[in-house]
Amino acid sequence: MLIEKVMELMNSEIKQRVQELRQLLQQASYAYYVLDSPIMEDAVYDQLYRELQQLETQYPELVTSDSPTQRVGEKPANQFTSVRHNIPLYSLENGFNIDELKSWDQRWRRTVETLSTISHSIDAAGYVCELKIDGSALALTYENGILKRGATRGDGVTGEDITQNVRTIRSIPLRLNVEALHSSSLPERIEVRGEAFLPLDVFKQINQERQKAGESLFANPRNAAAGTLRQLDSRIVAQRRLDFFAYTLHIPGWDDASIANTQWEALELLQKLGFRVNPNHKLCSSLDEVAEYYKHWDTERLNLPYMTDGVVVKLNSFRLQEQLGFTQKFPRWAIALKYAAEEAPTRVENIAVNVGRTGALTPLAEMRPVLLAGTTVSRATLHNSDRIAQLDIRIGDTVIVRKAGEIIPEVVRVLPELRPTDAKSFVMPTHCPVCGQPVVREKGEAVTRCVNASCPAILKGAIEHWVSRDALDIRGIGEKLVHQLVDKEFVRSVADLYDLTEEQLCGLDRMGKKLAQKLVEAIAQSKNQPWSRVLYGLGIRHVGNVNAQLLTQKFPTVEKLAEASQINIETVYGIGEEIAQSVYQWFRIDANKSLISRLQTYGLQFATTEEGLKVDNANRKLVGSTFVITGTLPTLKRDEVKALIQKAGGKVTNSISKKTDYLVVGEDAGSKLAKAKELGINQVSEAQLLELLATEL
Ligand code: 1X8
Repeated sequence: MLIEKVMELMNSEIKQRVQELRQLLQQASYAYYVLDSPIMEDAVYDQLYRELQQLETQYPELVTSDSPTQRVGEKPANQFTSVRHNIPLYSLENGFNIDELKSWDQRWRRTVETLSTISHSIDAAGYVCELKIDGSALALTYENGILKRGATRGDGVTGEDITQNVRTIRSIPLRLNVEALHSSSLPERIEVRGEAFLPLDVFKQINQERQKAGESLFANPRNAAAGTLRQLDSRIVAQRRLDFFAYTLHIPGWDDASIANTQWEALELLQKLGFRVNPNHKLCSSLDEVAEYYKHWDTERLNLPYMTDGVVVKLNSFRLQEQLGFTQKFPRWAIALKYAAEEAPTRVENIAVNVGRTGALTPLAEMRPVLLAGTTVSRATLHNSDRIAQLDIRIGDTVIVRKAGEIIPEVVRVLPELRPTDAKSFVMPTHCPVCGQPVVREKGEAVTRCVNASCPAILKGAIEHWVSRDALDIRGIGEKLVHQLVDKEFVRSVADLYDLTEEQLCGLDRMGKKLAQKLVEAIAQSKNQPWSRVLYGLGIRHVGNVNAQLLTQKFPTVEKLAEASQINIETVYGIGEEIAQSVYQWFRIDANKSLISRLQTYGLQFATTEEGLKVDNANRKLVGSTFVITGTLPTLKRDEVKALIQKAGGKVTNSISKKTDYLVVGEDAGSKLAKAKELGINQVSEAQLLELLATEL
């Protein structure tokens, strides 16, 4: 009897603690991800999180779907199911200038006049202007305050259920902060709409990693966000740091007693409920003010850390919105005013073929130089032969090129009416333009590859990769030197680097005795680099530096990794089937096995050492990035920021150069900021830097 009583008491205490922990963690997340003003140190958050995790492991019956521990699913989905939206997602009517804004305004006013039912003053509530985020629209359903479903837009009527992935987005609450509502209560079911997007720096980082891992690049942040949301493995989605801005709150049965009567109030309410709302919205009382907003953001938007492609203008009053209703396609009460894309016409002078480190043949359009978004563009990737066929692009064609986000320009379309009669079609070569061996294109693959392991192009790429900053970080070996080493046949594999002598090097172009000595020393030094860098340096397809760190944590020696089954490799958090297969296959090839043996005899690290473990397990996510700090930061002193960056493996220098990756900007930033803008260097705020440091790899 007594024992049962004690147990009961304990259980209720535990239950209470679990609830308390969830509330604390939820508040901290909200302050961090939505308000951008943390209320708790990371270490404290982590500690509370772990306490909750432990209690939930011990008492699984206490786990609920809205617990902060339940953001990332355990198992990948097999496929997504189609779902019918509770309320269709309309698209918006587009306008491209102030005249089109005016004509929209006249149209809805005329419609109102024909509706005799509207008696109140139609101008009282004004217009709400918001930025149009270039991401992927999501529809979120909450029941009794709990996130039940997240779906893609699809065709507007049916979308795909991607709830598992939506749950990983930190700025989407799993449970609404209903306490914020005070007296009124929330209807049983509400629907929230908004845009999921990838911040530009995250997009750039993903593409860099994909490039290093020999994967195809995302064309722009929108495609990257959409692609990420359709990932079947939510553990991968969780690593991609998607973000979300909420902009629509649907409350069924809206009437005068509703908790929001205008779009402005709805945005305020969304924020209170726990959503991130884009802060740059404005209530305008006249069309002139709207036009001003549109003009202002045309240039200002380029300073934002995410992509926007226009502004959305909505009538503020819900009553007016309801009375105006929808046409076949659009709401009559809103318009998207778009900005012209950064596009320009130019002529294709040649289509060249580049052979990369993975042997992939990439066609490149060489074009007459053209000014685009502030830079001169003369080359654009054409990706592969499928893309060329799709564009029907020929040498001599006039094409439209576009800069999407901040990456390589792309050819959007061909202007066939301007095609000269002697325009030449392009055919993918049947032999590698570098080594002359036949190329292959596997069934179902878009990429044509040279598969000759000793092709100089592949070898050069492999060596450039081996010496690169995130790999073995051998300073002083650039592209030109690699070409000489390969062409002179001093180096036939990365292992040969360790046999190079000063005498050999001295014979090369622009190479003095001192420099040769320094290089040999730098090569020898690289033998101390940790196993994770060595693994990354090997250039196995799909193994970027993040994956290499994940793999070496689970497999502390090369022998363990080489012996692992594909299934075993797949059990590593964040490693999917494609990556696992690629790693498994790589270790089945004899030439690769002998490369490893040879590198081992030279003393390279193929095991995680005590020291290496410390380094790898610490928060080393800034390895390979160089920072400059400028201006006064809101909370941290410069030395503190410097120490934080260095602790995470980053470098801090005093002046901006092309090698700078990020400028940490505070108040009263001066010439460094101007220089950074000129060089197109990423700017981050203190908050963004801390966010970067806080997120899990
Ligand atoms: C699409 C978008 C809207 C907003 C922002 N970004 C978008 N991509 C907004 O209202 N702030 S509204 C919208 C739509 O209704 N199709």
